[in-house]
Amino acid sequence: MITKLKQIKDERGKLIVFEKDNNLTFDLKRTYFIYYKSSLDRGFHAHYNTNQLLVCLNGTVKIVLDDGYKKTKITLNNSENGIFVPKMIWHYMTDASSDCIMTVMADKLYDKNDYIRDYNKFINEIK
Ligand code: T46
Repeated sequence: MITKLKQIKDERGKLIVFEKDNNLTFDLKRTYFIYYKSSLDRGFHAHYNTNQLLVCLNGTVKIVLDDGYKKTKITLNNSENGIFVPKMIWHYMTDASSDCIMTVMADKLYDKNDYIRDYNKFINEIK
């Protein structure tokens, strides 16, 4: 689920575009930024319907993805890679550096009812 992002590089630096079929496999509806101030874990939920792309803009963070059968831990520590988190994947962020900044792109508007925050409920939903 790690995805190498296309970058436009020149002598001034680099530019990364997010648009449908250009670093994004979905229609973008929402973007948010997470600014860490400690290494406290975040996440611990799955979404019924939302697909997301996570990119670490600064610092480092590990993303744990769990499909109910298998857990995968992926380190994000540069903006060259993104992690696609499809709907119905339990996920959390851990071991973040205190200077970590993440951006997340989502294909749905925010809806608190789209979250499954209870792990046993998640397991029951997928099995
Ligand atoms: C996710 C991971 C990667 C809003 O009001 N609108 C929004 O679009 C979002 C994303 C959050 N919020 C509110 C809901 C909570 O009161 O912001 C507060 C913190 O959200 P939460 O505790 O869900 O944050 P994380 O870091 O645990 O999870 C977030 C996203 O919520 C989630 O969808 O996949 O980042």
